[in-house]
Amino acid sequence: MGTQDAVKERVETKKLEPTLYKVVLLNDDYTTMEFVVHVLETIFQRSPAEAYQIMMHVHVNGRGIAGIYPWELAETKAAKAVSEARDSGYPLQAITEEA
Ligand code: TYC
Repeated sequence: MGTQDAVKERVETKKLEPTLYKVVLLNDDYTTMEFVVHVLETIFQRSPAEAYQIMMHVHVNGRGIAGIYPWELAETKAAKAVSEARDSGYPLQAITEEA
């Protein structure tokens, strides 16, 4: 066995973790509670109980986390929520922030 054969293959095991982003819903006085619950259930895959809890948290505290995702998914979901709100005539705001 030559010296070449004794050289072990070096396998890179370090994982590249994607930076995660929070989708934050902001409170307002005009979007209905029902619509926010609907958005949380359909776009953020929350259970009815979770959706109601998150909506109430936003209503009381001014803002709350709808979900945490890799950048592109966070942006897509935030844009979907805002677009559906505008289509329904609501001023709901959804922003993304680095988690
Ligand atoms: N504050 C709204 C109301 O009383 C409900 C609401 C909750 C609006 C969460 C936006 O992100 C929001 N109808």
